[in-house]
Amino acid sequence: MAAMGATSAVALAGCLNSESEPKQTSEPTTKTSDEGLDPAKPTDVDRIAADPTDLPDPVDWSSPRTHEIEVTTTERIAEIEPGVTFKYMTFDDQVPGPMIRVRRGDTVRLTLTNAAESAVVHNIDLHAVYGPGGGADDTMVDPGQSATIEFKAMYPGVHVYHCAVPDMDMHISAGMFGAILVEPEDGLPEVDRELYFGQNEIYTNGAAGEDGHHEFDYDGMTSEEPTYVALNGEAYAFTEGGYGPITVDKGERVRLFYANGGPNLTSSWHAIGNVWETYYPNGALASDPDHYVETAPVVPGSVATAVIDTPVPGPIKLVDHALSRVVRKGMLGVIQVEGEAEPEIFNPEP
Ligand SMILES: [Cu+2]
Repeated sequence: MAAMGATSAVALAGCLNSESEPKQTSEPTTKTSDEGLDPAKPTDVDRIAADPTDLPDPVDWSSPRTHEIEVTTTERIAEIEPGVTFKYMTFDDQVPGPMIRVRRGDTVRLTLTNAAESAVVHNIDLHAVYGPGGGADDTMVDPGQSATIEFKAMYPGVHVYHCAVPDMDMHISAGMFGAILVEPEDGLPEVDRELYFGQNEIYTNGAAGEDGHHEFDYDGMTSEEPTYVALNGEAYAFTEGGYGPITVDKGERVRLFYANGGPNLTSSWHAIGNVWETYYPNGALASDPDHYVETAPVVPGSVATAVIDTPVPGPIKLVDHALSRVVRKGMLGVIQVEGEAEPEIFNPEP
């Protein structure tokens, strides 16, 4: 088994335990392919992981308006981790798909285009929509075709959208999910920074870290045994081994939107070295939030919202606290807090 990616992942995950050196003696617990994988394929895009800092600005308008939004469904070969290729399905070539952000009472005129080179039909079901299939029934588009729907964002909250063709579990696993944020009329409390992430499972015919081209595995999906549990569609994307941590400044209040596409697994969402200071279960922004939540379930087909404080420098590790997904399957991202030490709050050498 070629395991360059998995080895580096295990080494990095070893840092979860700050008191001991990473151990690399554990046996792989994931399945290995008996006949070997095809070689890795040329990629269509350099990167499938959405930039967590790329989301629309907060609502700054106070009366209803209409938004013209265009989204394109694509099928793209990209890397899950270095040396591991996979055919993704996406909204706008990224996982999660672009965040849509409106105000309660706004109207959205959404045009979904299926790229001409796609092999199969796609559509979009937005959980912010009152209407058949959340829009899916009327956005079913063949390759090269477009469809437009218009809906009023009647209720606030942050909601998942996803492809909902009959093979929807496969399409979501391959990357077809994102978030639509409907801000309450009075907006959201001000914060210093916002970040947007998505978790999903990828089921393939290979083992995590096995070099080559991974084909989709329906048996693995049916038994809910993923090869990867990905953050923004990739393994360990926001770590030193990937694109690097997301950096924030010490003292910033940071709001996180966390979409769980699934299709099947609930995330036990946790920030190592921090706490969800404010937490909106299920992205229910009209409800009173919880406070100081250590670990929270984010069910498939929902978007959690949390606010964190960053009083000390150092890494905050975003994980699913079902930790085998972290150590062996890719579900880890780092927010690096930069600034001067705060020994009164945390002193590593008292
Ligand atoms: Cu689809």
